[in-house]
Amino acid sequence: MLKDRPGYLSGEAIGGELSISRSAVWKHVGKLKESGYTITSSTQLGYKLLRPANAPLEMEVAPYLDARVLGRRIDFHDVIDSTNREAVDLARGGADEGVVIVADRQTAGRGRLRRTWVSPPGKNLYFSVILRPDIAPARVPQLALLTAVAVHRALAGHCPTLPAVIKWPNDILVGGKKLAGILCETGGETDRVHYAVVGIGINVNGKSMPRSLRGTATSLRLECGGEYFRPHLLADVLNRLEEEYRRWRAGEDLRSVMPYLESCSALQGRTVAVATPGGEVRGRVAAISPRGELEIETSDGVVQRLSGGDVSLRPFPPRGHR
Ligand code: BT5
Repeated sequence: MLKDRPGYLSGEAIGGELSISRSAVWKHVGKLKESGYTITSSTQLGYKLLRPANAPLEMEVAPYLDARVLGRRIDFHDVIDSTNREAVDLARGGADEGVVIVADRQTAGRGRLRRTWVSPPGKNLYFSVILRPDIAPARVPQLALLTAVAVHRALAGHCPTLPAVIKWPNDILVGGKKLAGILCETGGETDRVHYAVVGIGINVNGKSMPRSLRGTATSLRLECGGEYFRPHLLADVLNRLEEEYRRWRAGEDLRSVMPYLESCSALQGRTVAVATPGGEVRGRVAAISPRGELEIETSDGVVQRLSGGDVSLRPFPPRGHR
């Protein structure tokens, strides 16, 4: 009601409309203020909204949402251990595709391989989307890249000059520093995926990085200046992800995003070392395959296809490529 009204609205008028007392209105306004809304009040005139909360609350995200399925339910938590943990629990319990769990702060944000995602309050986006793709488990690794394309497109919409690149298999980097990370967790049987949870962390409005990440991480604000409205950015990631996800599900591989992926891949032609469960692979990145694998040409000319791993860039080409 306050949003629809440029001026003041009396506690009596609000109470009348909602059939609640003036003191109940006062309590609700108090809660809105706690959530970050700037509301001024005057005994004579009532309440006036000066600024909405820059927090990813469902009612702030909804006006920007074009997606029909993703985000049809958005559970906001002030603080949670991990949005991925919560989304996985809900998915196991039968939650529908499109449910989104978002938090202002995480106390145990997850990265891959039991690493942590640093998740301070008040400035960033941490959210997880429940998907129920009817796909073979072999396609699961493609989801992180597909999501990276959606996140990259959304970021480009908010800061067109951002020189962001996608680093296989799950990072968005700017100037070699990490701006966003993606973590997919799935459950199912050998031949069928029951659910996939796509977790996304984006550093949005931080003016500086936590000490542990200085030099290795960055934020949208640091790269582009200004403060970004988190609900709008979250909605746009969901809008783009729904588009990409629909096309991907109708196809057999990542073909629908290959041109985009190739145009902003951080690794094309680079010399890398990739830590995989089977050991380290060194060589030159020849391509990302439509199946989402990183194709590495090793010094003996053999092409290895990797479906996951940690990539570090090497300054010099390996022997045989000089
Ligand atoms: C990732 O892992 O990049 C996946 C991150 C996914 C986080 C989201 S937040 C919402 C959802 N809920 C969760 O619990 N998780 C997901 P990985 O590639 O393993 O990278 C982890 C590494 O990135 C850490 O070891 C740090 O070096 C670095 N890092 C941690 N926090 C960071 C941050 N806020 N910004 C940039 N880098 C960070």
